[in-house]
Amino acid sequence: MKFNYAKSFLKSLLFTVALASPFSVFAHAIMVKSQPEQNTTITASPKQIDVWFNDKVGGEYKAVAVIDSKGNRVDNKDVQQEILDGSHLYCTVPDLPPDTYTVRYRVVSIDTHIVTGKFQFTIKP
Ligand SMILES: [Cu+2]
Repeated sequence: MKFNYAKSFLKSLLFTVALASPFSVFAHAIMVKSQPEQNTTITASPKQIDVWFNDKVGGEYKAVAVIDSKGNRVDNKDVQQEILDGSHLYCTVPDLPPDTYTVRYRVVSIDTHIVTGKFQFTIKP
């Protein structure tokens, strides 16, 4: 009796895991592309910073910040999500002087996980 109960519990647990896993795997947001690209050196200031994820991300709690080498935030604090492509976030920047910049982002995945990350690019005259 006890054994049967444990066995059926295990069975239903495995079934639940099997059902849930594909969703957790595929809906977890991962950055797949950016403009400027990660670790590149460019010769002029971009007008905006674009970040693309592997899947649509939540419209709330999204953040993209651009930080200069002294730790100052330099973007225009105007993060937007593209209406027709929910995997694409962008913010505008003023004319940036030569420096190495860090872009930090935070989004909420479809699976409700909060994803944060960063990458750098350099502007050289
Ligand atoms: Cu996730």
